[in-house]
This record gives sequence, structure tokens and C-alpha cells, in this order.
Amino acid sequence: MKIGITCYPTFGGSGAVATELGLQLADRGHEIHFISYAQPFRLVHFHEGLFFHEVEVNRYPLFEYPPYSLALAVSMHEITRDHGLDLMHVHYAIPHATAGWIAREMVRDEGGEVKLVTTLHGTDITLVGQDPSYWSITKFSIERSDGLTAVSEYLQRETYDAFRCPECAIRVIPNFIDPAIYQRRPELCQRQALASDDEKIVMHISNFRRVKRIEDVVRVFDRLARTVPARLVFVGDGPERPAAADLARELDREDQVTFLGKLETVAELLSCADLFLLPSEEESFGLVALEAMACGVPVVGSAGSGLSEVVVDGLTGHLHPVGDVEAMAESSVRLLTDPEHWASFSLAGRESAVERFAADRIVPMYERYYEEVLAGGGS
Ligand code: GMT
Repeated sequence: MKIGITCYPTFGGSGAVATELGLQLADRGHEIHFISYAQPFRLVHFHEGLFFHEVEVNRYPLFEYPPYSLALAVSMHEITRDHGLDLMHVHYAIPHATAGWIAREMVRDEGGEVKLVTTLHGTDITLVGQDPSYWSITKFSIERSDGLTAVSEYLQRETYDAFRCPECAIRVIPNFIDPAIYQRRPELCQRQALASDDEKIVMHISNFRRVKRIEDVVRVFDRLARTVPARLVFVGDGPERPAAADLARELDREDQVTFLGKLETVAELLSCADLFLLPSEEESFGLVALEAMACGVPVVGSAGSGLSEVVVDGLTGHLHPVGDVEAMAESSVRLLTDPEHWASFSLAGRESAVERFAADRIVPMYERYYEEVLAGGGS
């Protein structure tokens, strides 16, 4: 198949999933065209069967807000026409599903045919899509997609509820990892640069948005560090970073907290981690928790959203109500002080990640779905 993929190219789960999917599909013999304003961050090397098309956005003085969505639609239309794409697969509804719909209509207007598949990732539905300025266009665009997927059952339910579209047929296709990349390889991780031998490494990786509750990460760490010598390693960056740094200072933990900033690959670092914290308000899936599990890192986080479909509570990690930092700290201490308990969680996490979410199990689900959509099925 010839497939166009559009995603946010910067750091974030949806861009990571879209890029990994493109790479996997190219390896399986498909021709993949990425269409975005920048090279996706995990697409760094030449790869056979894979092409990148940069969307140029003209900055005319009249435009206080350059219309990226329109420029994207034009690129999607041109690339579909010039390369004979069968299907455009967009990740994150806003504005990609809308741009895809415009492009598909332009193709049809010229007598051509291309299908549009939209993958919902989370905040496009649970936060941004419900903002009154975007709600109706998000509903319109997802209803007009030829195929619609969500990364978890939780997100599928949220979409039905939020957009009152029981007639939208949403296929759940979970996120995935490449087990050969995400595996525990401590020899690659330079542990001595992060902590001393007697200290445990507690890690958090995200875009530091409010939904991640990174102050709770600091609060859990503060409690566990009262009994366990440990260091907290933050990877990523975003708007809540100053608040987390201030809180670490207030709690007198500043010297035990390291902010590494944004990194393109995290598998090596995860190999150093003893515990991963993800106390988010909600996660439609929690790709980073899956990456941690695949690297044998137990996860402590919040219950009640899509993370419960990834972390098996009591087996690969512990999930507690949002904001219950006491319970999260208690579970963390148990994991960090009982080596047998930790080893069983580490092993179960790896096994569960590979059995349920390995790329070679999930990517064929997309291929089958594309075939259904091309044959006239889908939403
Ligand atoms: O977590 C974010 O804010 C980034 C966002 C994105 O679109 O990149 O992540 C969402 O998509 C990821 C990939 O499917 C999921 O693993 C995350 O759980 C989801 N984030 C939220 O639901 C908050």
C-alpha cells in the first residue's frame, strides 16, 4: 500500500507512535510518505520505502496566525495525487483530521480516490477537542473519516461520550513497542553519571504538561526518599517544569533531582531506572509506561484511565487514585526495598509488554484495518 502519515513531529506519544508505525510499515514493504512541518523526531536515518515531505507555511504579514492546517491540506492533496497514495493516516484529530478531510475532498473533486484514517491519541479528545472552539470541527472531522481508531478502550468510551457519536465505529488498536529496542540493557545507560551505587533511580518522562501532575512526582519522591536513598531523574520539558523545580527546592530535595531535558531516545536511560512514576490526571494509554515495562521497570501511577489497560495493577506496577501520593509512595517503597518483589514486577512487566504490545502483534492490526477501509468498511 502507499500510505501518507501525518503527525505532530515534536516530542510526544502520538508522534512517536506514528513514526514507529511508519518505520514498521516500510519494513513490511509499504511505501510511506510522512507529511508534516518538520521531520518527526524519531525519524533520523534514511530508511528504504520511507519519504518525508515538509509542509511549507507562508508567513504573509497579514497572517497573525499562519494557516498551517490549509498548507497541510494542500501538501496532503498534492502528495496523494503525485504519489498515488491509497490512504492518508493522520494521528491526533486536531487539525490533522480536518486537513485530511479537505485533502480527500480535493482529490475526489479531481476524480481520484483516497481514504482517510484518523487515530485518536488522547488530549485531542479528552482536553483540546472538548474546548468549545474546537468541539464541533473535531466531531465533524472524526465523523467524516473513513476509518477511526483509538489507542485504548478508555479513549474509545471517552470519544463516544464526548462527541455523542454512537454511530462512529471506533476500532481500538493499542500502541506498541519494538521489543528489540525497548529492553533492559544496563551496559548502555551510564548509571554512575546519574546516581551513586547505593541510590535507587526513580524516573519520569513526559512533556511536563499539567495533565501529567509532575508536582505529584516530586511529592511521591519526597516521601519515598525519607526511607530509600534515591535520585529522581526527569526527562523531557514543558510548562510545569518550573513548578516542579520550585517544589523540589521547597522540600529540600533539590540536590536529589536531575532535569535532563528532552532526549530523542529513552530506551538506554530506562535501563538504569528502578521505578517509573506516572501519576497523571489521565492517560489515554501511557506509551512511556509501556516503554518502561518493556525495559523491566515497574510503574507506579494513577488508576482510572487508559493506564489501567497497560499496567497490570499488582503485577507490573501499582495504580492508585489520582493525587493519592501517600499510597503511591508506599507502593514505591515496597518495590524499592524488597528485591524479590521488584524482580517479579520487572520480569512480569517485560513479559506483559512483549506478549500484549509487541510491534509484530499490533502493526498487522493496522494493516488489516487499512484493508477493510479500502474495501469500503471502517467507520
Ligand atoms: O501525553 C501527552 O500530552 C502527549 C500526547 C500526544 O498526543 O502525543 O499523548 C497522548 O498520546 C499518547 C500516544 O498514543 C498516549 O500514550 C498518551 O497517554 C496520550 N496522553 C494523554 O492522554 C494525556
